[in-house]
Amino acid sequence: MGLNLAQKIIKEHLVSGEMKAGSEIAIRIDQTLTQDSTGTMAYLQFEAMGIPRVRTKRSVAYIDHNTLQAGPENADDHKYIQTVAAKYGIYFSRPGNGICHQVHLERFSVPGMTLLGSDSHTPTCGGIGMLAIGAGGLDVAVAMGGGPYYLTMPKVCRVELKGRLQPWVSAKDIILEILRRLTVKGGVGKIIEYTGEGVKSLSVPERATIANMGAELGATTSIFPSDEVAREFLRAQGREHDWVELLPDPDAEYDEEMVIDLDMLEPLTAKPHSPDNVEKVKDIGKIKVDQVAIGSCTNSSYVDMMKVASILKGKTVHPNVSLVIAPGSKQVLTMLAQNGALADLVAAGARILESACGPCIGMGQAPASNAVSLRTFNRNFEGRSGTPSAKVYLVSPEVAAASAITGVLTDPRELGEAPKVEMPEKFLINDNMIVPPPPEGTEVEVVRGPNIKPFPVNRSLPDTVRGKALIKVGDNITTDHIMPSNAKLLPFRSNIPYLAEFCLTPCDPEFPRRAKENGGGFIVGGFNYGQGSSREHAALAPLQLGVKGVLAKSFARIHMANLINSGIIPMTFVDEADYDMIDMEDELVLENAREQIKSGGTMIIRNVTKGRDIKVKVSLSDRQVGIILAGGLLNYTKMQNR
Ligand code: MIC
Ligand code: SF4
Repeated sequence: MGLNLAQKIIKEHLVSGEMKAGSEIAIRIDQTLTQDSTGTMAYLQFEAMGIPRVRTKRSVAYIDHNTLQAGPENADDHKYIQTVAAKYGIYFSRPGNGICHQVHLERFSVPGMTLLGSDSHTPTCGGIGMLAIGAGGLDVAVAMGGGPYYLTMPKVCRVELKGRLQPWVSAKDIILEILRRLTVKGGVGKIIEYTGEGVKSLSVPERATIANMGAELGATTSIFPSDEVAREFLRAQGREHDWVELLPDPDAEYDEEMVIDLDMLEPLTAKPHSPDNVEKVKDIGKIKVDQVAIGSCTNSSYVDMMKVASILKGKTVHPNVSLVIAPGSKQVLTMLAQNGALADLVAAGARILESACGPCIGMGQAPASNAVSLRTFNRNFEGRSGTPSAKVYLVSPEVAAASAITGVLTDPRELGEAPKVEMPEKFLINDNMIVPPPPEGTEVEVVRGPNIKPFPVNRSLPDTVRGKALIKVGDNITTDHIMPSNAKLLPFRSNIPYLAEFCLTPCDPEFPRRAKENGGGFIVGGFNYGQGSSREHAALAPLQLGVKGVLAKSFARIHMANLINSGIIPMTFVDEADYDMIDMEDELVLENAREQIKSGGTMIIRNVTKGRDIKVKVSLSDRQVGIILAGGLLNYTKMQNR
């Protein structure tokens, strides 16, 4: 039987386990990336491991999230990351150099290699045929130390792209269509592998847009073949030597299949407040727009920006619209500056932001109250923009630029002929904002600002786990709900005690107080609990508040791994109807917790208040059982090394 692309790379990197969907495997990691808002924690954990130098082929630390610097916290964290990077052999991408995923694709991606990143959009590099996976900081720290990455072998779902995109329809519309069909939980436990004639007509940055937003499907990762188009891209980046051809075997098998006819697609948008709430732009009507934001790791490539520039050239942004644009990298921004497109954007009235995440993570540019904001980004979760009442629509750069001119949501096909933008034959290469590590780091002193506080470490699992249901939430709760990250909170990513005061407050402002008053307890959730970001802060903040377990109908992949790494027990209801059998403040008890966890499968948790036993499942590998018993991955690793 032939292998698909994902299986080929996994097979090459397999350390343990069997490539059978659903069973635990461990893979060798070639490259890691971190960004600053998860990086501080990842490096603190790496330091705690006591390994003198990273053992990967390449590790890169990016600064792209916390760049607002409203107080000293962000700059302090940047200093910490820069010095820690130098000490341990990590490349350092300075603030201003660009968004981690865009820069990594341009300068470091290598087809066929594995990449583990402490950011959920790490799969962006799947656009060039890497097996690129997002994970919590602790898992990335382990990989930097040369340890393998453990994951459940996903199913591989083939998406066959047929035909060709019509004018004004773009890669963003392809992934929005897949989100419409599969929903935000449709990709959980799957790798999405793209094949078919239609792939050939997509450039690497377009493929990267699609792979990037595969994160919104909940997928483990997404991957495209490494073909002549990938080779051209690497040649234009001066890195043809990094190219290898990587295609699925002709007789490759897949667990699931889906066909997308590119010819049939039209401009789409994801309406508030979920990336899968997708509708055709033309069917929504001309709603008034207050803000348009263009950029993010999804849509900030050179070609995206050039399309926007040519739509805006000679026009003026509508008087009621604030248009902000953040080119994805210094490479993109410099090229726009050199060819005059930047002048066209500025002349039209665009407000140019630095090459960073910016408004995508609510670091500035919060929309006005009740505003409609069109964004070329990947997430429109409620409140993520920094304005709880804002209505965020996710769109392509084409829809964004057209609407910025008209002031209403606009199907760009109304503008006439679509701009023709070619991929450059050569990108402008200047890596002067990437600082390579010195050959020896022993002399480097790591600088720690006062914002860096010790992170909570759990204790080994007691025999009886007891506590109240501290909160009960519905389906699709995001990590932005669990650990909000706006401009006011993002600077405190290395200060868990402070962050914990805001844990789950978008759902219930009283949650932190209730958790502390009760000495911790349980969280009760619906389907897809913890979707979205990879931030392990969404596990560490509950841990700080004494949370011992989460009972949910189902979990998102990265969040579940982060809970386990923190020693918090993730439990799913055997009978989903039992979700209704728990009310807030009910007293719950897990007797013989250690034995129950060890024997695996079904466990009984008693609702003392209601006098009922509830059956829950813990789907843990033997290794994960060990981690929960030890009270988290750090304790577990210490015990293993004893
Ligand atoms: C996001 O898009 O939500 C983030 C901010 O990039 C996160 C990482 C973080 O919370 O720091 C992610 O996607 O993992
Ligand atoms: Fe940054 Fe937004 Fe991409 Fe997250 S999704 S890495 S915040 S640009």
